[in-house]
Amino acid sequence: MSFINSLKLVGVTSLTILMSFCSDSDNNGDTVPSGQQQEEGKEELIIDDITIDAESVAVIEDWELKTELEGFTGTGYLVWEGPAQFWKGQENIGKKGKLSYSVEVPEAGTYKFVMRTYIAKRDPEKPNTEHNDIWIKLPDADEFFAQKGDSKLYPNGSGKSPNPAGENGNGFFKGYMNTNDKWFETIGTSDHDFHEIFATYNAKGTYTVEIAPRSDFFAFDSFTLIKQEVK
Ligand SMILES: [Ca+2]
Repeated sequence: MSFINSLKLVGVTSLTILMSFCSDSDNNGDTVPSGQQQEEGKEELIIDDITIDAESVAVIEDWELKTELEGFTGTGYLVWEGPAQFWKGQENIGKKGKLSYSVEVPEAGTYKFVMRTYIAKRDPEKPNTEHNDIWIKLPDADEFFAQKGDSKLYPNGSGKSPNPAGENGNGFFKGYMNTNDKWFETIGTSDHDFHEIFATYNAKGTYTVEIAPRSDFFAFDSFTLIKQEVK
């Protein structure tokens, strides 16, 4: 089973959303959109995870499209082979090599942002804390935040606080992971205080995800938005 399929199965299992239809007007016979299923009598909608391949946009600047690391999905993955983009000043965060993706969000709600990444160059001194991060911004989400338990963080430049530990700015989180020698699907922010990344959308629609390089030799295969259950 491919990773994406297994991810989807996990997503479908954990992300089943129960919806109570108040009246017929809420369920007016419109075609059920792709990615959603209704089961008779259960009034249940299942939102598939939304996965976008890194390589679905034009490869710009010092990004390289590669296929050497096994287990990638789609037609390859992107890796930044230009200069690292950290500690160059807040005003520069997220500008160099910025990739912009359009994402169809099928339903209002909160989505967890995860990313398939790989440390593509092993630093002999710090194997899992170098070549391990990337800039992430969901600029038109109604709320873009990171969360760990009750702790909620917002990127510098968003006008909201508190902000994560470590470098962040221009509305970008530094997304990082610390796993060697495999594709890893979880990404988070705030140094030594890992918070997962989320976006809330108040309406369905087409939205933007911006990804920009921070480390060099950090490989990026795809990203996924996972609908969260309403609590
Ligand atoms: Ca890919």
